[in-house]
Amino acid sequence: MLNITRNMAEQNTKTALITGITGQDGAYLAEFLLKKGYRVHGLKRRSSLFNTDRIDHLYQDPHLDNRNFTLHFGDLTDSTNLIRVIQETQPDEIYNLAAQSHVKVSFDTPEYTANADGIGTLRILEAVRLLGMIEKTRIYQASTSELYGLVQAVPQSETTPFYPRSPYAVAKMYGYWITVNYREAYKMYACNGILFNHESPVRGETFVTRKITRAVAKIALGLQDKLYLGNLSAQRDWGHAKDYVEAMWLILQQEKPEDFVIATGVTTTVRDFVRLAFAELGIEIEFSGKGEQEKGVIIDVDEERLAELNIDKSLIKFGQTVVKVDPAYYRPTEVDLLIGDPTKANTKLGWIPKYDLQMLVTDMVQSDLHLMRKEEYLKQGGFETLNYFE
Ligand code: NDP
Ligand code: GDR
Repeated sequence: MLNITRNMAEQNTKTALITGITGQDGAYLAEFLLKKGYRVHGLKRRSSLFNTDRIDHLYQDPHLDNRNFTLHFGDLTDSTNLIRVIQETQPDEIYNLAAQSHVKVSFDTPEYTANADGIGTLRILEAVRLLGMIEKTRIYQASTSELYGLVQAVPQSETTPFYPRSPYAVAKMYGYWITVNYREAYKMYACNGILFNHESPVRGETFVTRKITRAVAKIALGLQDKLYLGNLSAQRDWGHAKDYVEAMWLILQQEKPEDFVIATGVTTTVRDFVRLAFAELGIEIEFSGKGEQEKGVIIDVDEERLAELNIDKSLIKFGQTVVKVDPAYYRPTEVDLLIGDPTKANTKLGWIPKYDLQMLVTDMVQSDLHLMRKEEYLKQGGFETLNYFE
């Protein structure tokens, strides 16, 4: 449990409301703001299973009278709920991170995605306006490099034209412009952070980096044979979520509200991310073939590295195909290349990321190795998940 004392809270009595607090960024941001002495309120959805794994370590007993971390049920599709929560919590800063954030899934749920990601942003802005809180409340909108979509120019900066390529990106485009419009029309302190992909050990399991790091750990421990992926040639500018939540906060601490690109300026293919993830565990793989026939095969191992990590070398087989392509993961329209230009953030915010790609890969692979080890021990001990339905 994070040790946040009342004294810290009193040093800085700012209040923040985070929508999407149960997500990757929400969790890192909550931790970051609590450490800064903020009172943090978070919006969480009602769910039939617990959905607070990422923030359970921040939980405070509701019976404490001096607690500074509080969760509220809510949903970005429910205006009256948002108005009530904003009125009750009186935030100095709102971080609107909630979204149906999966690009591929947005092709299956386009209307819901538009509602939550597009109109949801409007609901937050309108709530602040209707409640007469324009002077008090600053708003951060989680915009995205997906806005750039079909490549117009690289590296992408605050002035690069948008060309969204998915229902998700189109919904976020509405969120972007309605934020700019409310800033201009009502003089709101409302800003877009145009964040490029950022990952971490708590990244959702169906985003490509985490899917890869989990699979690599499982393959090394003999718990999985193969990893099926879609487009291996897509290029992304990947950073660490820990660095990126700091940028969100910095964006709201400036004198004037402005929009910022947050990125590392380095791009990598999905294929190279896979190579790096295996290499972290001392396994070298080589890709051959083209398109749907492309595959990744183990061609070498670093026995010292395996020994150092206590990985049983007999489970790693030369010539074993560990990566295959499954076109089911292709998207109807793809974003081929993202590489951000963070110059404005570097100079105006003084924001410089601490993690590079190798550090990110190490953090994620080592964390998943640890997690999968737990799974392995449970399996060996006969404690596999019970089947309640037999
Ligand atoms: P996650 O998918 O990890 O988290 C999304 C959060 O939004 C979860 O807390 C989720 O709740 C919540 N949520 C989803 N739909 C609703 C809804 N209708 N009402 C209320 N809450 C909802 O995303 P990230 O943390 O990675 O991203 C945070 C934000 O930043 C998102 O808006 C995303 O689109 C954007 N973004 C992310 C980037 C990245 O690389 N991570 C890059 C650029 C932008 P639950 O836990 O219940 O599902
Ligand atoms: P992205 O992230 O779409 O960039 O959106 P994701 O990790 O899903 O995909 C990145 C690239 O990898 C390719 N890919 C695969 N992707 C997934 N998920 N699963 C696969 O098996 C797979 N194989 C290849 C994809 O085609 C794509 O090119 C993320 C989200 O966090 C958004 O919310 C955010 O706005 C953007 O990053 C910036």
